[in-house]
Amino acid sequence: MFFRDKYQVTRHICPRNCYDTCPILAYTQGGKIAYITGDKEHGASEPLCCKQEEILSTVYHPQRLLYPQKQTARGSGIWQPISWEEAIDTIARKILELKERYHSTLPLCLNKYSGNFGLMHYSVEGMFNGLGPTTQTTGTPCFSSGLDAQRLDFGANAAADIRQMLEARLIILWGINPAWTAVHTMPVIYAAQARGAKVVVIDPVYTETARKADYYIELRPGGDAALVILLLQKLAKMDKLSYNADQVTGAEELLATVAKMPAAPLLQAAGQNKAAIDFLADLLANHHPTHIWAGFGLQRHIQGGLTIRLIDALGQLTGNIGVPGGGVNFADKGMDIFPYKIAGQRADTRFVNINNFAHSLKQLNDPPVKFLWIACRDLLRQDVNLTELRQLWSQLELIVVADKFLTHSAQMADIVLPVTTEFEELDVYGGYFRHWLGINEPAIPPRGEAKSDVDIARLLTRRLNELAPGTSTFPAHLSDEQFLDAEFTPAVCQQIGIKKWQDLYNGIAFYRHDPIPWRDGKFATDDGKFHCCTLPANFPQLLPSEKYPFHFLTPHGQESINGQNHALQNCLPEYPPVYINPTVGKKLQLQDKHPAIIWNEMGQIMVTVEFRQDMAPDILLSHQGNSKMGGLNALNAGLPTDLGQLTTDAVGVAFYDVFVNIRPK
Ligand SMILES: Nc1nc2c(c(=O)[nH]1)N[C@H]1C(S)=C(S)[C@@H](COP(=O)(O)OP(=O)(O)OC[C@H]3O[C@@H](n4cnc5c(=O)[nH]c(N)nc54)[C@H](O)[C@@H]3O)O[C@H]1N2
Ligand SMILES: Nc1nc2c(c(=O)[nH]1)N[C@H]1C(S)=C(S)[C@@H](COP(=O)(O)OP(=O)(O)OC[C@H]3O[C@@H](n4cnc5c(=O)[nH]c(N)nc54)[C@H](O)[C@@H]3O)O[C@H]1N2
Ligand SMILES: [Mo]
Repeated sequence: MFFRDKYQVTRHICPRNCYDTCPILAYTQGGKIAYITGDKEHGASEPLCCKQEEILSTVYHPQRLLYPQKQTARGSGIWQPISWEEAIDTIARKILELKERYHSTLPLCLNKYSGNFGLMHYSVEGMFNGLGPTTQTTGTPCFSSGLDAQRLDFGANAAADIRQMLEARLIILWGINPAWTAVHTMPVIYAAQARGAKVVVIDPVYTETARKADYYIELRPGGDAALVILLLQKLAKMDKLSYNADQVTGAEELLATVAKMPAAPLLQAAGQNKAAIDFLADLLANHHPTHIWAGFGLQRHIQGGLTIRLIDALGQLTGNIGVPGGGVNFADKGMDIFPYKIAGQRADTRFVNINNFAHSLKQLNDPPVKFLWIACRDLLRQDVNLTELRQLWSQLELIVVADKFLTHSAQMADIVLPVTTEFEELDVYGGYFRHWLGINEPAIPPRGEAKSDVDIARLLTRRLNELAPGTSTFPAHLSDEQFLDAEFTPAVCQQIGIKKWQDLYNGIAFYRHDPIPWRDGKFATDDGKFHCCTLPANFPQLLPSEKYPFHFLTPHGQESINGQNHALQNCLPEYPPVYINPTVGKKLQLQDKHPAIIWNEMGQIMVTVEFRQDMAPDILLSHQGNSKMGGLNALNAGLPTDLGQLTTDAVGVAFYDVFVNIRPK
């Protein structure tokens, strides 16, 4: 904290699961945050993105939860304010009762994800693990198949420092929409363009990023693997592929398989013609280094892992790995350096795949889950397979939601607990793409009776141990500072070049990651070589059918992070806007700006039709968090992706392999 003019200035780091992980300064006067800015001297994220409105207004939002409440009947909307003592006592007694009934703590279940990934928030896992073996989720909806793909090929997850793009002559933005999802990386892309780099966007949707690019390839969803194979074929013919056999395993086999594949079905799978392939191959052959940014969007398909593996191979075989300005960049797992002592990990946790939550939970009978704690998560909005999830609700005897707002999930809970924002608590966070980490220091005291997740963990632990001594081993006596001390071991401090975590009060610190991964040609795999994937005989791609003729894409929206659109409520439409090509729409008797129903075997939802000239004829598009209703995932079966198990203990989810039909309302 320091003082500037008449303001107290505190440092923060956006904890919201975004590529940019922006360092932020909060200017506070008279106990109220007046405004926030990017911390220009550290990370140059100024001005902040359009979500800053939401970030700050969340703190003072009239609908923010400020007191614990209980609901008379789930979904009734009849809430009664209760004291923290009563809330925690009710929860503690239920935990003890279930433990006694089942002689086990497995009926207790935690589902926590994207709301805040700060270190201190792992106290929620710690609170659960302190009780004994419980049921928890593993895996991630974000990026598990891509993580595995890169782990298999390179041996670890590493991405170049984004400033490396300045050295690139060609930048391929592949299944990523940074103009929305990583806004502060765009200036680097513009600067690279100004220095002569060409930018190509490969996406089934003509995105905001595509508008800024030099070239746009409109790809069929899931057609990326086919596209890479076509490029490898063409580049091989041009004699533009090369590799050092000492550094690569499996290249010969991959290229031999690729050479035998007939082009026609590949072109169809990718939705391309030969001219487009020739053009892209020429670009790759004549622009070195090429920087590929492979986004999370393209691995949200059943073959997502294979797709990323093929793109890795393309990067390697064109000599773009380990060179300044190059790389196939996906994610950089900086936060993995921490021991996560606060989470108190244990070997006997009963894990279920976060991407298959409802279904997995229904299978668990020995013992069944009876108690659900939801934190940093709006399950009933963001999870897949919502119908089964709603069915699951009736088996649960107590549902607790810790959140800042009465989310879709909270509306169906028994007890809601109000949590603090990143301006009211101490924490450290470091993201998954930038090479830095930073601190969140309290700018103001918690509003109302809100409490941080770690304070809630302490309260519940203490009450449990009062009622039945020895119930929990969570170290509730430790202060926030002591928890952080334990995470910043000497080894961790060394890796980020600081002496102690308090040094972060002076600004962000950088992980000592190589800005150019794999520069020495040595990889983290068993044999130290880059591993080319093996192609299956028939590589899978799901396509629209007569019954469900539209691919339904629901990527991340501009104005909100995931479902966190609470501060936008007044300007959000009731029903999700769904974009459709006007010619197709008119054939189906749809009218622009009019209501329609989209449906598939999972169910149906009400939407508003939006005609958009640039939409492919067989795609419907709607963005996460773009309406009050939500519900997009009611149509999403949550098909598993091919990879994810290795790195995250669970396969990923094919969010974008959803097929629907549409009719006027
Ligand atoms: N503004 C904003 N920023 C965010 C978020 C947010 O909700 N809003 N969420 C954050 C989180 S949690 C995440 S995981 C990231 C995700 O951010 P991104 O990595 O950008 O991922 P998506 O938005 O899922 O998809 C990116 C693009 O992939 C395209 N795509 C879909 N299928 C395919 C395909 O088969 N092939 C190709 N080539 N492209 C395809 C989509 O049309 C979309 O334009 O963003 C983070 N940042
Ligand atoms: N259709 C479709 N669905 C998707 C996706 C998609 O692309 N398409 N993407 C998926 C992806 S990649 C992700 S990451 C998920 C995200 O979905 P979720 O994991 O549900 O995450 P968010 O919507 O970001 O935030 C969830 C809640 O966390 C709360 N929260 C914020 N800070 C805190 C805190 O400090 N403590 C507590 N207890 N709560 C807090 C917020 O108020 C919010 O209500 O959605 C997935 N769902
Ligand atoms: Mo995500």
